[in-house]
Amino acid sequence: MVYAGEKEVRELLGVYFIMGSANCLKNPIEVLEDAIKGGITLFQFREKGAEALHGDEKKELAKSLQDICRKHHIPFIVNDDIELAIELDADGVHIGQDDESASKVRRRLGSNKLIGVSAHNVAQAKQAIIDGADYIGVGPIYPTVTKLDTEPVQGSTVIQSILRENIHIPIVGIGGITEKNAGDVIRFGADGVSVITAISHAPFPEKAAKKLASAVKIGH
Ligand code: TZP
Ligand code: MG
Repeated sequence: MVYAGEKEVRELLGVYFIMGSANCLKNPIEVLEDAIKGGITLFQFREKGAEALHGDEKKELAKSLQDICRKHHIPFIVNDDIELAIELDADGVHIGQDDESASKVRRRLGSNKLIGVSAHNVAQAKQAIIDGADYIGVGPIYPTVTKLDTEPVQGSTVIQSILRENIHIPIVGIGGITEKNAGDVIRFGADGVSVITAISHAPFPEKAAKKLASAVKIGH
């Protein structure tokens, strides 16, 4: 997938669904299909935690989820695992501050892949731009139980300090985001919301994605 530019990236971030097998209460394939029906705009495969799949099992699940994304023209992003992203010709990767640097990842992936970086302050946001990131993930905005080793909860503070400094890069909020607070995250200044639990644990992921999509639309 070749990206037209920043405006398109901002639109892709709208309802950004992230998950791996450990996050799902039912078959991840079904969860993803439902989430796409509900209107997610981007998908990240994040296979992490004690229950996570490894090796061939991980690759097979990634391929199945990527096939679904391709069928529906939803970009497929891989969390952390650059080798897997290259092997599958994924649409991009998302990396944290402790992973390989975004500039190295950019050199390995080339210019037409989407690269996202988690940024927790103004300095990390500036560095992400220097390194060639397409967007930053900022959070946790609200308390989350999905990731235990997070930075402190930020609310609107980090997004707003980035915007106050006129740092120009697409921003997606993450952490504890639900249909109820998604509109606020957009009003803080984010281009979109990324969620794990709000969709993967919903009794009806399609409905949950739909509600998130309308909250994001109203927030804009
Ligand atoms: N990074 C910061 S918070 C978080 C990650 C991966 C977890 C988000 O999960 P949830 O379930 O949407 O709060
Ligand atoms: Mg990481």
